[in-house]
Amino acid sequence: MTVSIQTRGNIAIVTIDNPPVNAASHAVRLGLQNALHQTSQDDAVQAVVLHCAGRTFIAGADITEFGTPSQDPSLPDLLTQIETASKPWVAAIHGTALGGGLETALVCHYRITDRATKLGLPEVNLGLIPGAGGTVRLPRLIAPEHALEMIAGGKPVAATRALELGLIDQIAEGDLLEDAIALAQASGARPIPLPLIERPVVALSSQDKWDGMIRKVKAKARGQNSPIAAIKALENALELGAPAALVAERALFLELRDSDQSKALRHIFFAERATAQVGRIKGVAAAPLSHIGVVGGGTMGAGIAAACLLAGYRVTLIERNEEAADTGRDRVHVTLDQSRKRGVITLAAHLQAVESFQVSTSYAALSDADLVIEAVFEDMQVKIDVLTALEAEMRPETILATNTSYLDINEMAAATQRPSRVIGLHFFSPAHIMKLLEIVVTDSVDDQTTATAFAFAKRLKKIAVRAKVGEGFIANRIMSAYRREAEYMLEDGAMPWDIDAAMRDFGFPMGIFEMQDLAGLDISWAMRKRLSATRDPDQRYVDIGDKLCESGHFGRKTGRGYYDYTEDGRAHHSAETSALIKDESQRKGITRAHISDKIIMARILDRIRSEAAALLDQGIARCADDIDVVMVNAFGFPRWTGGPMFYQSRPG
Ligand code: T1G
Repeated sequence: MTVSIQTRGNIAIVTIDNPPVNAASHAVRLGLQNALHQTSQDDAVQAVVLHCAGRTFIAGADITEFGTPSQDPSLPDLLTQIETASKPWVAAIHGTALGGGLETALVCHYRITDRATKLGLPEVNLGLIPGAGGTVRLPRLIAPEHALEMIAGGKPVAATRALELGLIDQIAEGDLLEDAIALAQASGARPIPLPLIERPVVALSSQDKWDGMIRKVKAKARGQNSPIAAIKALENALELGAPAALVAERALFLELRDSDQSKALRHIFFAERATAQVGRIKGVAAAPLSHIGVVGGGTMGAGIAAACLLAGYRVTLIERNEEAADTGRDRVHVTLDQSRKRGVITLAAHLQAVESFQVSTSYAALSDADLVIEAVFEDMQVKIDVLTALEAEMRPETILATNTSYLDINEMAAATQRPSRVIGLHFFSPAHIMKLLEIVVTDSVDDQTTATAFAFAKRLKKIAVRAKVGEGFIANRIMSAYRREAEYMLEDGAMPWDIDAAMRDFGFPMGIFEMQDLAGLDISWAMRKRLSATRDPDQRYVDIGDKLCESGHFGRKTGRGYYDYTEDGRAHHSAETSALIKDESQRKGITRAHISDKIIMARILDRIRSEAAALLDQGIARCADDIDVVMVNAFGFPRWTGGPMFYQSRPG
């Protein structure tokens, strides 16, 4: 049953069982309403414990119901009924109480969690605001400043933080359900707490601090509407009475729910989860992984090793000599230290990771590795030499992965004795932070290797997107295409800062030239030199980037690239770059003309879409949704557009 009731003495235990995340679907809402009626009318029941089966408390409204006709009871109405129940309700919370899940917990009279629980109102990430009273009840329980952080920021808080804030009453020391039952029994002896909706809002600690927070939220929104709506809803909660604020919240929520941005954000939410379907191959189980080898302790290799350690794997990092091994080890330890300082891992997990990490200069240390990832210099022969040398030391079933960002993995696989166990795992730098992982499948890879790669990605909490072998796979190939288009526009009449400004205004975190200066111009310069022999002579070629590099201007790291950089890293328009660009236009016989922001973005978007179409035609990308996921997660294509493919499909 979706919602069932058991009794323990005079305590009713209401259990929701709606896998996978106990979303507040219509069946759940109906079941809860029945449970409310049944427990209210049963004189033997003194109090109610609400908890969920499976891995989590209610993780929100059922997003799949959006866009379908609403069915009573609506969540807001149901929650008001629970809040005014004649008997106390205790929410026993585990996993993640999110969105409508936390809103349900807020109408319960007490809230108890286990230590690992997270609680949040992430609706802004879906282009929404809480729509079942969260913006009105939360600032009546915790300080409005913290309510604003949770609602406009959309990030969950850990149980310990929730207790500090006053969001929950207790963290269970023993079994959550048992402790919740004890709390329910104790509640019977006390007057039922005043519903949040009848309490005053918690006073602001400082109007200046509040105003400052509002300014920060607005600055960070960068074109997304929901954080701005979250501010409005909270201001309503502070200024209007609760009933009027609830009505205003619902109106704002419904307006957002039907908005293009929310449809786009819900699209990308589901698209990011659908990419993993590739790894769910009927009848094929992923191979067990516990010992991961990483060859190469440079930035990428160390980042990959750290990502695997943070996911709880045993890791051996291989370098060619002691000095390089020491450097690689240090890089990994710095990353683990930073992760702990940022609260990504606990001290215990940090110590465990250090225990699970070793460095060696001998491939023999990988003899029992289950998966080995090479992240050595981007040269085909170097990589083939590494893979074939590795083979001599490893079990025949061990999977060999390459982190190459554009070399032909079919060629690498063919050079080994185990082509079916060779796959591409293309991480994005920094590898322990960037969510995207391109899983590049070769013509010879077997299903178990593919399934294992996707299971590995899930354990690393990566968004894994399948790509076939092809220059630049998906992300870098599309980026190279719109980088070229942006370079054409430099010759045609724009300056780097014009193009970057247009991209930022569209919603990118930074423009293509700022990004290249940050990454280092020498990286794409090396690739252009590698490809020069095979470049189509008829294809327009812009020399500006090469000329900057030939003068040693590689971007931020050399103090000059497309921009000039001050000692403290501030970017300035560069007169020399401007002169170089004008000289190039003249040398090419191009009459420069102003290019508007609108045209700049139209040319960039057209280029992205035409490259995406080619990737789909060639089967290198599986579907348009995967391309949206790649572009949003690799290069910050504004998430609230849904990605370039969804954005172009919108009406009007
Ligand atoms: N509704 C429907 N399906 C959902 C869902 C939801 N809210 N959340 C997850 N799923 C599906 C997901 O598509 C996937 O399906 C499976 O569950 C596992 O998800 C009124 C209006 C809870 C942290 O925004 O953040 O409440 O691919 O792969 O990595 O104010 O899911 O297996 O078929 O992500 O362990 C607010 C969204 C909704 C939370 C679990 N709530 N979910 O992460 O598993 S709006 C959210 C998550 C709302 C109220 C408003 C995560 C998770 P499939 P998963 P996970």
